[in-house]
Amino acid sequence: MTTPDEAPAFDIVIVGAGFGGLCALHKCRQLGKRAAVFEAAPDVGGTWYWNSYPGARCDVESLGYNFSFDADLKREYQSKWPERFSAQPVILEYARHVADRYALRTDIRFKTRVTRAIWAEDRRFWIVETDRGDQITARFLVSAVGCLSSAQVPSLEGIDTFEGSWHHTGNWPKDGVNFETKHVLLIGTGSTGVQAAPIIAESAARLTVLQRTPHYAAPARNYALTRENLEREIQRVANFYAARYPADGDPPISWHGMNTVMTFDDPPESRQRRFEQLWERGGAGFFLAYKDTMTDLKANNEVSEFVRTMIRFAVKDPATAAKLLPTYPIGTKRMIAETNYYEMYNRPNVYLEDIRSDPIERVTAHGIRLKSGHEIEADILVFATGYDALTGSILRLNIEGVGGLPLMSAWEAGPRTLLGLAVHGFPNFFMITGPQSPSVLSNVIYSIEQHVDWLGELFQFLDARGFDRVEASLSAQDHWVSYCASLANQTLYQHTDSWYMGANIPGKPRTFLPFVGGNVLYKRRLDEVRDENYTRFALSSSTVDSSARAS
Ligand code: NA7
Repeated sequence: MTTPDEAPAFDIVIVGAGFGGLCALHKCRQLGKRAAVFEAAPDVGGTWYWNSYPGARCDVESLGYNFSFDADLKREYQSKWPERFSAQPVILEYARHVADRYALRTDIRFKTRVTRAIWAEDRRFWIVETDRGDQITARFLVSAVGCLSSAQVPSLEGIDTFEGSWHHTGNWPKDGVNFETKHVLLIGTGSTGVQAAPIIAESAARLTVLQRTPHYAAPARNYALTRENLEREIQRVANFYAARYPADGDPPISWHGMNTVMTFDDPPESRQRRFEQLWERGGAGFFLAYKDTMTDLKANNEVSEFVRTMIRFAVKDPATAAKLLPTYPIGTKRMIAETNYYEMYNRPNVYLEDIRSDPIERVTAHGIRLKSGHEIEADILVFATGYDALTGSILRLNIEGVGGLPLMSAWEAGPRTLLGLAVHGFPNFFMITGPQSPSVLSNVIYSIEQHVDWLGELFQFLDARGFDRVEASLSAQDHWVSYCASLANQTLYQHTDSWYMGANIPGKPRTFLPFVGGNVLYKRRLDEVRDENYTRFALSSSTVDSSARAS
């Protein structure tokens, strides 16, 4: 513990050793900063450490889902990705490689959870507490806790009486779960449930999927990256990102999906061909078929209807197919990339229960009872019920800002940030891929690097001017919050109860959480703030005020 007259022990405390934390730590090292990372898990990887459930796989292509900060790393790793979309163990291995290659582990405290962080205004530093009883001081606090890391298990009556085992996919046992000869109940049909179900169905005696909302899933069309196709694939993915992140010209808006054509300007036969081509190409980007897909309900329904047709086609039993047809506007909940999900329902050992019309009443000793009285026996319950997305893990840090204000109170009506990076009233605190930044609507590794680079430039600026306190101004924050909302209001996202809207967590304020405009537009905003010498922040030094330093 630091006594009042001492300087903080560290320049920066980083919370989390997933990709965000690793990247931030590497940058701190480059800048000569003393940084300490705290990580609850016994290893690096973050989300890719915890989510080791069967079938866990990334829906961003491997060749694009990796760091670009070191050209050698990128090049050397290119031939190591076995598949178009990487499975969880492969991505975890990459995170471990990064940690070892840059010798990052020496600054990471594993199995240590940050439990509280208090801003000491008089000392201009953070006091960070952990579940191991540490109290560490640092000038800056950086949250790299990830967007989807606070697992949510629904509170179901009777769960304590269940005599089998139950697991949330986001906290999967490291020695695996044996489904052989077992009756399994899987709750949740988002990306995770849709990935896990077909794999579980292969070994379980019986799998019953409990579905509250049918979701849209397009075929992933995963394939091996081989010596024969690798060069072509590298070029294809490079072209994709070059178009998506152009250095100049009009920034592509993410919900346009780089399309310029409006749905009904394209004749019906041509539309059908386009949907078929996108379906063949595979991947979760399927739904971004036209410029107006995410802004016009009628246009959106053209894509939705195409998927419903494909579901009817894939599932043999018409009653089961009917239960699987989604009705909300496609894309307004996270689009899913699937492999064998719909076909799985043609297996004799797989059943689908619609728990929207007949909800779960309670867990019993031997399974689940629905409101109708229907009981489903199970040996294993699998909760693929999602996360308290974007804000849950940050709020769990119990951060107290100026005057002891809890972040929880500052965000009572939903998150309020400047750039998704900083919060008024919480000086020297920054979030990697925080709410109101592109985060989950982007390639998150790209977004991490965008944030880490921006923070690196900020730290250099502060050092050069001698500032040791930086706080988002209230007016700039208010402006950013309105700007994010005004962009989101142009889209259909608002109309669906999704985790993008915070609607999956009882009591969570309903507000659209990510920045919807895409990374290029977002980068412009980041650059503006930098180029204005960070005047949207209040900057000061312990000895000299900002007006004297700003020139
Ligand atoms: P998601 O996408 O939040 O999906 C969770 C699923 O669990 C979804 O089908 C929910 O139904 C269902 N759910 C949640 N709570 C309940 C309760 N109480 N009862 C029944 N069903 C429930 O989480 P995932 O883990 O699949 O994916 C998260 C992201 O991780 C994913 O988008 C990728 O980016 C990676 P609902 O739709 O709310 O009716």
